[in-house]
Amino acid sequence: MRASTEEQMGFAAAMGGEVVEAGRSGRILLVEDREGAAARMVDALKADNDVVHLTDPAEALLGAPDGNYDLLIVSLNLQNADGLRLCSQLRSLDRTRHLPIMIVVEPGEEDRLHRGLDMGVNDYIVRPVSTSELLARVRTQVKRKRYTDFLRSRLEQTVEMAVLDPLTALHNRRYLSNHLDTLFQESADRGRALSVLLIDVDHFKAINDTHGHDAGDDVLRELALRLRRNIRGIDLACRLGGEEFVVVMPDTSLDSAYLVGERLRQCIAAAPFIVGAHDRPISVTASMGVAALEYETDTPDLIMKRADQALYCAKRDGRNRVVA
Ligand code: GH3
Ligand code: MG
Ligand code: MG
Ligand code: MG
Repeated sequence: MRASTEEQMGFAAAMGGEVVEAGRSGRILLVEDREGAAARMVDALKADNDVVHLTDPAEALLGAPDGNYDLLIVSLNLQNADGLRLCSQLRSLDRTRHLPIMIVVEPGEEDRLHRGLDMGVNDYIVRPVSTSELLARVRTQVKRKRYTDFLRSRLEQTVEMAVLDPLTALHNRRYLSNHLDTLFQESADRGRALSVLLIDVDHFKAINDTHGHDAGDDVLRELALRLRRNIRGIDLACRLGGEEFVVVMPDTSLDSAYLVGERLRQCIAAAPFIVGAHDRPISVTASMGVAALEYETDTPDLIMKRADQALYCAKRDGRNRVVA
C-alpha cells in the first residue's frame, strides 16, 4: 500500500478534519562504509533531511533505537560486516522493527536482494546510486513512515478512549468489568484484602435542575478530581455512569476503605464546588457504600452487591455519609 497525500487527507478528514503533516524532512540513518559513496549520498540527502552517517553496524544497532529515525539506509556490501545480517537484526529488535529500511545493492546481486525483501526490507536502490532516484525513494518512505506513525497514535487514542469516560477521564464501566475479576482473583489468590467503595452524588437531579446540565457536568468533573486526589495510584477509580463512581482498592481492609470514604466524603462536603461560568458555589454531598472481600466463596458480584446495599443504607439514613 502506498500512502499518498490524498489518502492521508481523506483519512484525516474521516477522523475529524485533522490534516497529517507530511513533513519535508526526515531523520535518516545511513550505514555505509565506502567513503565516496557515503559522501555522495549524504550530500544529496542533507538538503531535505537530517542524516546520521555510521560505518559500523554495531553502532547502528545501538544508535537506531535512540535516534527516532524515519528511515534506515543500509549498504548490503559493507566491507567488514554483512549488511543483510544487520537488516535481519534491525527487523528482529522490538525497538527497531517498525522502522523502514532501504538497502543499497550491487547490480546483479538478485539473490541477496530477494533475501532482503523476504525479511521485510521496505525498498532498495541499485548502485551506482542516482541522486534523484534516491531522493524520490527516500521521500516516499519518509512520508509513509509519518503516515504509519499517525495511524499508530490514532489507534492508541482509540484504544484509550474505549476504556475511559470522556467527561471525567476516569475509567469507564467497560474497563471495570474487564479488570474487576482480575483484581479480585489476584487478591483472593494471595490472601490479600480488597475493598470496593461505591459513590453516588446526593440529589444530583436537583443540582441539574437548579444550575443546569452543564453545571452538573462540571460538578462531576470536579468530583472526579477530588476523588483522584484522595486515592492511591494502584486504586482503580471508575465512573459507572451518571453520578455514580466506584473505587476498587487492592490491599485495603474494610476499615481502611471506610476511612478513605470518610476522607473523600468530607473533601466533597467541606468545600463548595466552583464550576465553569457559574460563580455561585454549589454545595455537593455524596453517599458511599463500602464492602470488602470477605470469605472463600466471595465473588466480585457479591462484593459489588454488598457495596450497593451499604450505599442504599447511607441514602436511607440521611445521605452525606459512608456505610460499611
Ligand atoms: P439520590 O440522592 O437519591 O442519589 O438522588 P439523585 O437526584 O442524585 O438521583 P437520581 O438517580 O434521581 O438522579 C440522577 C440524575 O443524574 C438524573 C440524570 O439526569 C443525571 N445525570 C445522569 N448522567 C448525567 C450526566 O452525565 N451529566 C449530568 N449533568 N447529569 C446527569
Ligand atoms: Mg444514582
Ligand atoms: Mg438514583
Ligand atoms: Mg444520586
